[in-house]
Amino acid sequence: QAVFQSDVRTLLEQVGTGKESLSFMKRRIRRLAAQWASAARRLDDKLRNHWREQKRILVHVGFLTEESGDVFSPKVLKGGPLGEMVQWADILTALHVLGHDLKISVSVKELHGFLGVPPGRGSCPLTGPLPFDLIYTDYHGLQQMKQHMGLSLRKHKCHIRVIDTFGTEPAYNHEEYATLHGYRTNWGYWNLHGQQYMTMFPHTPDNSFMGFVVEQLNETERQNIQRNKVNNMAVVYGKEARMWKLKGKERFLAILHRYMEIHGTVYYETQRPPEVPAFVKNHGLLPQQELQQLLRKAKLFIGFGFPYEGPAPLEAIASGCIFLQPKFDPPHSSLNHEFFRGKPTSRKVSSQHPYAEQYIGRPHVITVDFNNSEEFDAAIREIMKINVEPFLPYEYTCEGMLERVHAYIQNQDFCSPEAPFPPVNLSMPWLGSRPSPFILLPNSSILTWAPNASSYTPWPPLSSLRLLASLEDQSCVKACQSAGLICEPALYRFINIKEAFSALDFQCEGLESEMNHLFPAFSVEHAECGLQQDPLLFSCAGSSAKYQRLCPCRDYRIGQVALCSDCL
Ligand code: U2F
Repeated sequence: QAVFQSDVRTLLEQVGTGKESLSFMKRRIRRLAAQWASAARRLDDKLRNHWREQKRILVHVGFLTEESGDVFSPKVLKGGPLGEMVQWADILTALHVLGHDLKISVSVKELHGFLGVPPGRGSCPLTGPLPFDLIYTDYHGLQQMKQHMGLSLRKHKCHIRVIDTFGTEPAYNHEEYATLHGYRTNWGYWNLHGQQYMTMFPHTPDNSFMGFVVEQLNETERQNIQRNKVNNMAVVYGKEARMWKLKGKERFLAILHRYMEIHGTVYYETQRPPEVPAFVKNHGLLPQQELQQLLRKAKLFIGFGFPYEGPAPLEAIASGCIFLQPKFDPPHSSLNHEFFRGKPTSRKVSSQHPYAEQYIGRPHVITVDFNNSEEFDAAIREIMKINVEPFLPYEYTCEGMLERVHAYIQNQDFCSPEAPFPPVNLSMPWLGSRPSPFILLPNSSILTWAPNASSYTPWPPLSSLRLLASLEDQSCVKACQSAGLICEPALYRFINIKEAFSALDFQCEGLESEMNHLFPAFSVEHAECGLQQDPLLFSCAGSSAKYQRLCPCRDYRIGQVALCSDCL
């Protein structure tokens, strides 16, 4: 049984020393310890009767190992990416606070030790059972495990979770399919289950949303913020001078400067001339806590287009700032932008921070075309006029992250063989967009819904499933979204049956089964119905003008998109 533990001292000892990245993570763990502890108490109350199994968990942070080149650690104090460190610190804390038996490795040597792989060159299969129930790692770590575990990796891979900032779509993950259809990249093709990849934001439901946390304010802090806000103070998003170099920035910096005092937290070397305009009050790179103080005073946090999808805008919004950011038209993606090129996703990034744009929106987030000076000017004037409260989505609070990680650990299972579907005599009310009870079985008999009639216990539960058809050229991500739902790949196998087509009034002239990441789908031109042949290719992402896709949608909790209402 796992028991919540709020004392982080043993965790801090386990994290180790000797690198700036580790020190950054430890400072963060220490600073947020009290928030985690009270979140744990609240979740414990909420889950009172749940039995939580204690898991043996290995966390191997591949990108921080010397063997992967560790390019991030030397840049911690120089404006380099910190988002990944924020996330790993929070993952470690969540697993520790949930009370699991945790081991942490940041070198290949430690990895060997924990896995029981004898030291030496070349790959050496693990002979005994895997000494862990779960292994959290990243793409670098996965590569290292492949090198050192050899073939036994395949046997154990269902236990692995890959922390993958920007996400991996099924078409890129499936080795054979990716190779045949041009989706092969440097990262993908591990043939994992799509939901074994865990992202920083809920980018795509094909992956699991892991996230991170943002500090939450107490009542006194909220009141102080309201009192001390400086209406004409703007902070620019970007720790490196190159982030300020977006085309046309002089124009919109000049507009902004007409109305507001501009602050920055750009790293600089004392001997070199400042790289930001003279009217900018540059504080240099700040420790997280001091950045937060600055954000609590500022009215506006403004992004210039890079970095993409980082934690800072959520911290700003949680501190009562309005986040103003550029819209990308056309959207950026691996097909048209250097930063995303080679990443195993073709997701279209519609602004600097699509999560802020789509999940939070006005008045906290304003997304405009920065090339349009009038629109930009109007946005600044609007911001000067309105007052906003600090806002933090529940899924980015400590409690929200604990709740989600708990649910994944106790329910996601990629190791047990899946029972065949459909079983005989099971009613399938989710086939009804019309009111239940209703079911159409192959023998045309009508059965009523009997949730306990099967021994199948999928997660999310079948009660959350709603079958929808996408429009032509629409992905299941969008189709479910437009019905106020979310696509749920874990439920695809329940709609990958010919009855699903008739339930949606598609008349199949023919029925085929094929490896195609858009299937199950209905071909509009030929009235052909296509079933998915390989469950690894079930994918919410992807669309084609030729098909209307069959989509397994589900509901979600307000503020916790990863979980359906019956998911806890
Ligand atoms: C993102 O990485 P970044 O590190 O560039 O993301 P940011 O949102 O800028 O900030 C990460 C943290 O840095 C902190 C701040 C954030 O929690 O509190 N910080 C700070 O301590 N002092 C300062 O002066 C300014 C910020 C993203 F997260 C990565 O996944 C991507 O790889 C990267 C590139 O798109 O962008």
